[in-house]
Amino acid sequence: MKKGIMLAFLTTLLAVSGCGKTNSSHEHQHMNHENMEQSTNHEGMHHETEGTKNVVTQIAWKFADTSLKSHEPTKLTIQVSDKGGKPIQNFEIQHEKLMHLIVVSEDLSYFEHLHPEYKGNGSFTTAITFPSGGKYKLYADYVPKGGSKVVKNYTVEVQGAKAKTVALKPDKNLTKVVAGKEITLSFDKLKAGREATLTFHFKDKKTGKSITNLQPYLGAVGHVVIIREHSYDYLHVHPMDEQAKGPDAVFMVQFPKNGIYQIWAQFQHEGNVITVPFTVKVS
Ligand SMILES: [Cu+2]
Repeated sequence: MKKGIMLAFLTTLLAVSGCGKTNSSHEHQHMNHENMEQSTNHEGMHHETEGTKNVVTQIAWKFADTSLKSHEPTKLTIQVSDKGGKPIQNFEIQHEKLMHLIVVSEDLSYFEHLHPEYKGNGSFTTAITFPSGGKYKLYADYVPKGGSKVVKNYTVEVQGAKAKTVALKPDKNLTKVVAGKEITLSFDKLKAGREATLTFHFKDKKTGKSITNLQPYLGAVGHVVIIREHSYDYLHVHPMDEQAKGPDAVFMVQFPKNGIYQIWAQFQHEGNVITVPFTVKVS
């Protein structure tokens, strides 16, 4: 494990010195930022993350409503500050946005991917509506200017009728049908601490023909978010070949531990964004 962290750290240094502002390339290295984040900063919320060039940020989560109720939109403000509490002014664009916000329910059955609007002075806002009562995990994903990628998480409790909790079970059938498309996920053995290749293959459900005109979504063929059951480790991985159009979209990932992971893969086809969920077991 130690070795893994060191390796990730080294790769991070290389990635930062190598690609600077252009976040659209060097996907592989970005994934390693992620792993470093996971290895050193599980809880996110009150921990500070060492970035390069000492860009250390902290984050405050504020809801407009003191009590959150399901089905009622509320406004979330995310304030990003430096170690001393001074607002961070500038952020790098990563995948076309300054901040990505992922919202999941405690049982990982619900997933939403939002892009809070930057209001200046380190402050981001978004409207957010929770579909049912219960706990939710929020992940803010951003890059302070001159620093490296940061992921902070936060847990909220929402009032209202709870949805039935579904226990996660690894998928036996790795083919899903979403919006008339058949998406098949394939991989070799998934082992903790080992790099794995996730390949998503696209077919038209009706005709059985390969789909070769996937559109860029946030500047790449697709985006994959992966969260581990119970511990809520967060992995945001990106494609090996961003320009791919199908029928295959290939992603590299390193699962930090064994256990059950929920995957949400997002793609765009014919103007619509689709989210394809998979549950996998890593041994
Ligand atoms: Cu995003």
